Amino acid sequence: MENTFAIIKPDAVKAGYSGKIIDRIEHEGFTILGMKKVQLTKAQVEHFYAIHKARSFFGEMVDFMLSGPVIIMVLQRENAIKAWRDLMGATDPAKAEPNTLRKLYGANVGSNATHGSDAPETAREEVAYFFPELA
Ligand code: IDP
Ligand code: MG
Repeated sequence: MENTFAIIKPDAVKAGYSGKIIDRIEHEGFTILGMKKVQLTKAQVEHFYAIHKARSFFGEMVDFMLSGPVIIMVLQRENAIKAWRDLMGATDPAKAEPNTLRKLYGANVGSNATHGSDAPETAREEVAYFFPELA
């Protein structure tokens, strides 16, 4: 069993897609170990996306992540990190496979509905930062 960190981003929460996304998570065999609906702070978002600080869209991305509440989760499954990234689909919804969450619920590369950890180390860090009780 493996754990990963997931976010339902402000666009999807605002549009009322949280329930559909959570339904899909359970249907695809993940166990939700932790889940909170929170308004992130600027400090949290800047820390979380620090790796992207040099990218031209960093400020825009931070503003987007602060634009409303998000749902943060720890998901458990066999191969959870890859399974969750496969379920989300490509970063750009236009390039995502049919029936993936970003294809179904994302609007564009900035507003792409969900986040998922990309590797075991980032999954551990992200879980520890947002859910220290589950780390
Ligand atoms: P990922 O979320 O699929 O892991 P990353 O390359 O790690 O993709 O980028 C982090 C987030 O930054 C993306 O989910 C997306 O919301 C945002 N992003 C990536 N590229 C762009 C861009 O060109 N313009 C605006 N936002 C972007
Ligand atoms: Mg990433």
